This record gives sequence, C-alpha cells and structure tokens, in this order.
Amino acid sequence: MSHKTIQVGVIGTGGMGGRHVHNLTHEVAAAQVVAVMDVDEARRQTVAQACGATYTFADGYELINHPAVEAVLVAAPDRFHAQLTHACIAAGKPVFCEKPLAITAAEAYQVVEAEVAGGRRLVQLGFMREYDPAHVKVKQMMDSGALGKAIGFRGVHINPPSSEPHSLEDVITNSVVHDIHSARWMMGDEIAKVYASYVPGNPNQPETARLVLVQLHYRNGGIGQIECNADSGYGYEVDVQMTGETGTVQTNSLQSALVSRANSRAQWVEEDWLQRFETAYILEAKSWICSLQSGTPSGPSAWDGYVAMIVVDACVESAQRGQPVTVKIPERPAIYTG
Ligand code: ISE
Repeated sequence: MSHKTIQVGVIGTGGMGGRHVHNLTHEVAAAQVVAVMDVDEARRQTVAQACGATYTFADGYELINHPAVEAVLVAAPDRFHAQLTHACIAAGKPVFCEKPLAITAAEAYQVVEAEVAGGRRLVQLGFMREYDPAHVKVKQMMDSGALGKAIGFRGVHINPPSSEPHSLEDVITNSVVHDIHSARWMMGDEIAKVYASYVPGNPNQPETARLVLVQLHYRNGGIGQIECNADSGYGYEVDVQMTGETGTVQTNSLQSALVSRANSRAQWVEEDWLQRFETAYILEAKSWICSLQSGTPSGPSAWDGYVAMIVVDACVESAQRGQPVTVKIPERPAIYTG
C-alpha cells in the first residue's frame, strides 16, 4: 500500500467504535473514515455526519465489500468479531478487530486458518495495552535485562461499577482476555497451566462472576496471577507488576494529582477504559494506519487473539471445575514469526 491516506470503514459505532472513529478522524492524519456501519440508524447517521463518512450501512458485510473501503475496523459486539474478520480476510482487506477475536478458541482458530491460507498477515487485534506508555515502560525495563530474567507476572484489573451481574464466561472472555494477553506479552513466554477461582456476582447464581483470580504457570517455570474485579463499585484501574531475578517493576495507574485537605489525601480515579487508555487508543490507531501504509504488519496478531482464547477457555473450564487445567498451545505458523 502506498503512503497515501487509508480509507477506513468502521463496523459498530457504539462506545468503543465511536472512539475509534473519533481518533481516526482527529488524531490520525493519514486515515479517513469513509464508511460506517451500525444497526442503530440514528447513531450511524450522527457518527457519519460527525466524521464526514460518505457511506453508511446497516450490514457489516456490505461495508467490507464496498470498493471505497480499503481497510476495516471491527468494533461490533464480541459475538460478531470472528465472522466479520473472516469476511475481511476473504475480501483481502486489512482489518483491525477489537478484542476478543472470537468467543471461543475454536472460532478464533478459523480466523487464523483463513489468514494462514492467504499467506500474509491482515489482522491486528485490539490489545491496546501494548500501546499504553506505562505498560511499555514496564516491558522495556524487563527487556533491558536490568532486572534479570522475568520470573513473575501480576495483573490487577478493576472494572467500573456495573448494574447487573456478569456471567463467568463474559468476564473471562471480555475482560480477563486483556490480562491474559499482557501475561504472555510481558513474560515473553507461553502459559502452560491455569487455576481459576471466582466469587459469583450473586450468591444464588454460580454462573455469574464478580471477582476472578487466576494462577498462571508458564512453560519456562515462571508463575503469575491475574485478579479481575467485574464490578468495583468505585472506578477503573489496570496495573501490572513484573518480578525479575534482581528487582521488580510496576505501573502506577493513578496519574492524577494528589489532593490533601481536611485530614485526608485523595486522588481521582478514572471512570472507564476510554479514560484510562485514552493515549493508548490513539497510539494504537496511529500504529495500525502506519503499518498499512508501510505494508509491514505490526501489533498484536490474530495468533495472539487465538492463543488468548485458548487460555480463556482453559480459565473458564478451571473456574467451573474448581481444578487446574493444562493449556495446550499449538506451534506458531510461519506468518506469525519474526
Ligand atoms: C472492555 O470491553 C475493555 O476492553 C476494557 O479494556 C476492559 O478493561 C473491560 O473489562 C472490558 O469490558
């Protein structure tokens, strides 16, 4: 692809999709949103008007196959991600798909299979923590070797207050999937075994989850832990801590000013991921468009999305059975190496 403006079509213009449209329009000079799809007609018209998109669709597949659309961003509900991404691969168009890639590992594998059959990477996955400056600093510190070999990962993921209990599957597939990706990315190693426990969102509904704890065992002997609160009651926070042989490094999610008054000290906490990861989403969009211009795929891949789903499935099984579960990850196909 040449160094010209990339014409993007966005599928799903709700909270996350709307933010992507905004970022592509106002923060990424080399991108132009030319088409939007949403089942909500009023919303797609409002968003199209705000970003200057010429084409609007009620059907994602029509957007994918429209000749004016060079690249697609999928921010539809999770259950549509795999099929829409698959359709982009079939059309030979680069696609940025929000996480999760699919809602099961088997479904994610079909996307990987299609991409591998085409012989080149077309998919980037929305694991935006890879673009969060605080996470990047932790990763750089570990990669520098200054703290010795990485032996431990700890991730804490606190979600905003929620009016309804979430299902265990949903919390792991939609939320914990980010921490699973961080756990692989930060440690540079694959997860070999998980042991997940949880507190139900409602004591009478064991299929719901409020607090999920996952113990991780890595192939090369490292260990880790993920704590995900599905309904914190107070705000949104994400932090990671890495343990090396000679030191530790961690993010400090709260960057706001410390206010001291009336015998107390307080700090403002972000409301949600759109606030906490504001910069990460912009850098992620810039990097995606830049990779399309240069023709060099970068960022989290469909393979990362697939492996994360293998671990997600293992976590769900472990939490349901109350037993550790072994994770089996196949060999990485050549298009995802290097
Ligand atoms: C949401 O969909 C996201 O992707 C957020 O980053 C995550 O923190 C949240 O738990 C998910 O529901």
